[in-house]
Amino acid sequence: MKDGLEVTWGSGSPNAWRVLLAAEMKNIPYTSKLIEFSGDDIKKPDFLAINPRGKVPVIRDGNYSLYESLAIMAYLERRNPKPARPSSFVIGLDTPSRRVSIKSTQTKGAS
Ligand SMILES: N[C@@H](CCC(=O)N[C@@H](CS)C(=O)NCC(=O)O)C(=O)O
Repeated sequence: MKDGLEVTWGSGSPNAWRVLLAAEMKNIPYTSKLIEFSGDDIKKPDFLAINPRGKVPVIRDGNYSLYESLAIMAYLERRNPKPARPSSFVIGLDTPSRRVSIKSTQTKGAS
């Protein structure tokens, strides 16, 4: 199991940029893992075990993993409340109609 935050992203992915920007703005150190959409990285069983939808962004934080960019942003906000995110950064994230429920997937055999 790796310590610290790892962000898996793909070039040209605005959903992944959202997560990378949030980590940067909140000064959260992370390991960047760039995958190639042209390869089969996101269709491999170990990736699908983390995100069955086979999409980025995905994070790992120790043995915890999470997908869906808004859920990841909510997680990062709770993990590192300071500095607080700008209120305009994730408009509506905290409103009841957009409330994000965080479901975790346990990473099996993560190294
Ligand atoms: N609702 C998801 C959307 C994730 C998504 O669509 N990711 C795209 C890149 S922006 C992706 O991984 N596409 C690769 C594919 O579908 O093969 C989120 O916000 O994280």
